[in-house]
Amino acid sequence: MNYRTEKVAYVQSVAPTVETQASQQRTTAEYRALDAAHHIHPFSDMGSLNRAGSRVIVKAKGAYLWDSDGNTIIDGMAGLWCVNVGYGRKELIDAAHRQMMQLPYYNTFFRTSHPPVIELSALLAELTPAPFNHFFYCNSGSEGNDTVLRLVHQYWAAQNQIDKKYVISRKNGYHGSTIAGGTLGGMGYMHEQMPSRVENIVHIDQPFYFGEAEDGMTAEEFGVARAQQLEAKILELGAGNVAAFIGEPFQGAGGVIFPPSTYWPEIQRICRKHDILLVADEVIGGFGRTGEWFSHQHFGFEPDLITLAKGLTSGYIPMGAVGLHDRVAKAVIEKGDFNHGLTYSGHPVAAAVAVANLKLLRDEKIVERVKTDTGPYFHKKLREAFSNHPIVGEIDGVGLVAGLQLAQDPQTRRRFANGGEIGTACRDFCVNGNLIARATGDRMVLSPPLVVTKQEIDEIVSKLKQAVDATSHQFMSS
Ligand code: PXG
Repeated sequence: MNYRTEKVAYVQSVAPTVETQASQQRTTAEYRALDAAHHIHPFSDMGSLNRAGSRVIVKAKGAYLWDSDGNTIIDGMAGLWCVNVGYGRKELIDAAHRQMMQLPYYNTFFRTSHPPVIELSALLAELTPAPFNHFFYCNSGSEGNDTVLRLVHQYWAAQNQIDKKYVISRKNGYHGSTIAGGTLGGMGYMHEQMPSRVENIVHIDQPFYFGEAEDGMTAEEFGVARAQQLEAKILELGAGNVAAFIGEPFQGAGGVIFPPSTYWPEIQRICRKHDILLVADEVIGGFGRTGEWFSHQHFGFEPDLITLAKGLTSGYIPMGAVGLHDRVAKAVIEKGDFNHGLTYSGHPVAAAVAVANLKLLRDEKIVERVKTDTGPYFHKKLREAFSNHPIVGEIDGVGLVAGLQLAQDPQTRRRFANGGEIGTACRDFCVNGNLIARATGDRMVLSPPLVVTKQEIDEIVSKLKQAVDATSHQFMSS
């Protein structure tokens, strides 16, 4: 038997109907065998995943998922921080269907445009803060940040300041998984696996008070001190060589870390003083997560560029974008040719879904509800459950995003030596209890759909409580 026939024989042995429609029902065992045989998952150890078998999600509605064994699971993560309007909204589905019938694809290169991308751009100009009136489209947050690098470069070229090349970012920031996104991010374990990195990107420390502040320092002092690392780095490199600073207004994948209130005002002051562009990566924070439309509004600063993705389409279809402040847009437009674009920049179906999604967020006042009602309720419930918990050091976040710090001694901010292991155990307790929550190291994070009800919030918090209790029991008694 040659390799090909061997392979076909294997596939047929695990799933005799492999040639039939993808939507065909299979047993969980069949799905797992096929998944293990053919699918490489993102950010995964495939050996151990294949041995354990993946969880197969077959449908979803509102804030709930169902797996192939029929379990009902509450989604405390809105997918990957993206399903802001919840699952199953007919408005988005109909928009995709209508657009596919009308014009499933056309490009926006070569002096063409189409109604969905035109409508989306006008709507984004309405929903973003006043100085943002121009948008460039791509398919993901990573591509958005690649685009940011290109736009920043183009902006300084337009000012005849071509020496401004350095982009300063932060350790434990996350900006995606392309080579540029991964370099911008500050995840050492990602850098280690890259064949090469984008040049001229340097990192400063993150504003993580619980984890990194010296004893005796207040959060406000720490916020200023961490922001001033930016100024020190600019002076070290020479302001004439620094193009931009990029950060997530709050770190998402890094563990839902909200910087002290003093941090962003100081960062903005430093950027203005040294004539450095300020980029807010709003991929997680955008479209209502904090109760503001964009999370930089929560922190009260004004970026020059914003990266958008995830909640732009509520994850129903891939799309990313970059918003340009008027002063950046003007320079880029005046500069002339911008040699950057993707086959699917402004894809009509994605744009139509984005328009339907943004109208739902706007017309159903979903963002306002997060700010005044469900967000405060969520944090009140978290505080009730965890304020005096023996292994919870802090409850961070606002609106419908939260980070729960697991700690050996909450009072003294002493962390577990094996924090990652404890976070993973707690995450597994959540999953076994049919709650999707995420652990990043020793922080449990939650980011439910923005349409979550109070009853669903109760369910999420009570399931998380059971998981944290079980974790505490397992690790504190051993
Ligand atoms: N910026 C930020 C702030 C992000 O959180 C990206 C850029 C990249 O977006 P794309 O669409 O290229 O993935 C992200 C993505 C996690 C997790 O487990 C977080 C992300 C992606 C996947 C998993 O927390 N954030």
